[in-house]
Amino acid sequence: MIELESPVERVILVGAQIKGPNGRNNGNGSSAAPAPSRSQVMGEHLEELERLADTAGAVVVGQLTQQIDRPNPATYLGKGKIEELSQAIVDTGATLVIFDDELTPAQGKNVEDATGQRVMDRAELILDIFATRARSSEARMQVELAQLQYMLPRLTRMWTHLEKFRGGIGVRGPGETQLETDRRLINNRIKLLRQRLQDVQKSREVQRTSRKGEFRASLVGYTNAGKSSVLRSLSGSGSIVVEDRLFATLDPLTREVQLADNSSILLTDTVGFIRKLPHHLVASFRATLEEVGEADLLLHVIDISHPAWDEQRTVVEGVLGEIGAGGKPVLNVFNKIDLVSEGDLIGLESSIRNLLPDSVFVSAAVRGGLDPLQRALLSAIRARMPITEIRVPVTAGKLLAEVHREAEVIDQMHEGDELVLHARMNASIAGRLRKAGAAVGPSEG
Ligand SMILES: Nc1nc2c(ncn2[C@@H]2O[C@H](COP(=O)(O)OP(=O)(O)OP(=O)(O)O)[C@@H](O)[C@H]2O)c(=O)[nH]1
Ligand SMILES: [Mg+2]
Repeated sequence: MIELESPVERVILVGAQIKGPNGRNNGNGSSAAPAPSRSQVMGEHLEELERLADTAGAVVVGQLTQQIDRPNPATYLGKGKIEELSQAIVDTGATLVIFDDELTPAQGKNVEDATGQRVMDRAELILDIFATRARSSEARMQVELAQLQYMLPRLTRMWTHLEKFRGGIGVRGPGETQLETDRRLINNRIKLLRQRLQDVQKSREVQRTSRKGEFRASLVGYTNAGKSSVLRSLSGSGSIVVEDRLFATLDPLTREVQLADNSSILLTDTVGFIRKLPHHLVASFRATLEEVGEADLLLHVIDISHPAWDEQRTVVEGVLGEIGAGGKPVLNVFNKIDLVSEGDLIGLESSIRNLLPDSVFVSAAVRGGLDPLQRALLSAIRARMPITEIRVPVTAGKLLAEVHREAEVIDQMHEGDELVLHARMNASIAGRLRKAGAAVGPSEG
């Protein structure tokens, strides 16, 4: 039998933190949690990198950390550390080195040359995970586009990998011509993918306009915070994937959620964010994330049981800014309160409410645990879509049908030859109905 499965990679993780008063753990200033020490931060970052490596199917056999003033332009780490890394590779039989920070193409190549093993950075690892998890054709195209863009400046190094695989006498490097050909092919492919993604986007825009008039909210947040769990629980849709792993969700998914009081909203689940998200990936997922930009309200789901929840919150806010959704109304949904002790929760709640008044504290895992979120959603709808009174002649069937289609009718009754309805609707629909001949006015009720 021939073993076809690829061997499990044995990985050494490298974290090098930049020294200085704030290091790279530089938040946006507003913090509701006590600032963690620098070594705590580095430990937490490497723990996350280990989860990422695990998700990608690798086994971590060692870790190396260093505090540096600034990255060495040639090898990122200093000379001594590189030697230490080479030794660790020999000692552990590692086949791959993963840096927590982004390496320039030259740094990657130089470290590979010095250590004799393949080197990746966090960005490449995340791209790899996305590539293996993407299911829909759109997500696949987006990931491929990001991968190609990442690869383009690193082609020389990629070719060295191939060469090492083939090995043997007489196998020479591809030479400049081959590299040029590859570059051209990749650029063509990038152009094609962009074109196709644009087409997909257009057809989605059509779908979207047909849903106008309904209140729309988007779940955003750090990966594994519980976004899909919230959607699953609120919509009662058991088919939604919930997993204790990073990046369980890549494609946006929208479900109708019924709230009390006859109202409903459209709730969209989106891809999770993570610190140091490769910017190519953010750029190519921008189309998918447009759902976020179109939402009336963002539900920022935060895992309050995670030691680094405050940093995660800052990361998410940063990415939201990057995709142009920074100014959207946000409700902070602090999730997983069932995992925090009651005593801790009381203190946390009050300090968080001081800083972020628009916050609810919930658990998607406990029956009734999302009630505070439901209530907050109801009042958000009420604020944006007040109850309005509409008067329509009983004979105006077409107009009546429109009222029922566009607005959320709460009650209706006859008054002479008029029908009086009470309904929730936003201002633009009220205007449309008025134009069509209905008498629309504020409701006393
Ligand atoms: N104890 C507890 N676990 C929760 C809660 N909410 C979610 N989880 C668990 O947290 C893990 C991640 O939940 P998901 O809903 O998949 O998280 P997500 O934000 O959609 O994650 P990605 O799609 O990977 O970005 C799962 O194992 C859930 O069962 C909660 O309120 N309490
Ligand atoms: Mg999910």
